[in-house]
Amino acid sequence: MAHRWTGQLTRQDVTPEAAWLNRRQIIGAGLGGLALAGLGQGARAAEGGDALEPNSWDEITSYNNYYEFGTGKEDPKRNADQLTIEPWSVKIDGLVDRPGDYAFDEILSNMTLEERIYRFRCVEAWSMVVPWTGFELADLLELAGVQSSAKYVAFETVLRPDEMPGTRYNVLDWPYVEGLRLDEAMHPLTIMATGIYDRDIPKQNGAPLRLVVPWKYGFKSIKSIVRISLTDSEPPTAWNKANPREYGFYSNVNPEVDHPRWSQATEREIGGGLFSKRKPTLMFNGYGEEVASLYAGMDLQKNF
Ligand SMILES: Nc1nc2c(c(=O)[nH]1)N[C@H]1C(S)=C(S)[C@@H](COP(=O)(O)O)O[C@H]1N2
Ligand SMILES: [Mo]
Repeated sequence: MAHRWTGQLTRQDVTPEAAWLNRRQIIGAGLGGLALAGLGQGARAAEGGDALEPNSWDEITSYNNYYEFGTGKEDPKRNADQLTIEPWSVKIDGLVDRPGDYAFDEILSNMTLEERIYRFRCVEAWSMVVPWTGFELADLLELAGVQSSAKYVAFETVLRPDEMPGTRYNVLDWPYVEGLRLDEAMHPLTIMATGIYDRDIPKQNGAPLRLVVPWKYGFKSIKSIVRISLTDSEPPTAWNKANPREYGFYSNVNPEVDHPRWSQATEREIGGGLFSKRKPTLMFNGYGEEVASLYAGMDLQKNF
């Protein structure tokens, strides 16, 4: 399966990802199937389609949505420097056996990090491919011990108005909150990302740890998480609170359910160039084989 790594380097050879791809090519050639195992299901999900070519480090880290640092796409890169990420801990509470404040380093020492190359599709109809480093959320939840009465997982972003200029405006009801059904949270494709291209995840991308749910619109992938709560009822989510008609709890990528103000049938690839054609959006962002069963029998027009 080394072919995934031997694609032409069509982007600038001087950017960090070139070196990264070269290293992966070597590993891929040497270890064969093992290298694929390390990639996890996300990469395998891409099989049958095009091999995933990641966006460049610059694209991934300078075109961002992180409204706590401003609503412009370049605001997060400019402003997120101010965020203090050491020390960092995550409070895990609610319906768990071992509630408490888990220090970031303690979490890392208990988790297995791996690379996951995932498509990333924003509800605004642009997309990227990101080589995340992270661990499965299921492993973290198991560390805390999920109780049998838990049905949902709620997430919360840090809120520090002194460090986050965007939170001085009521664009959203801060802190940013998100949520998943427990089976979505436990799915092996769902990860907590701590890195991109094998480097620590930059602050504008949600340092030191953020959620990544590749089959859902990007806003579900909440950044700079300080609290995870196991609950028995559906938790409120930031964009749903702001506009429930436009943003549902599920927010699965679905080319057949349009946003009230625009089509979701196609997407614009970041870095695709000025004259690139929009490409068709895939059901569940291309991860249907893995996740469609989670929604069997559900009306996805209603549960958007
Ligand atoms: N706390 C927080 N998390 C957030 C956001 C945000 O504004 N605040 N934006 C979301 C949206 S709309 C998207 S598309 C992704 C963008 O992630 P990226 O900047 O790493 O591409 O983060 C999501 N997570
Ligand atoms: Mo988004």
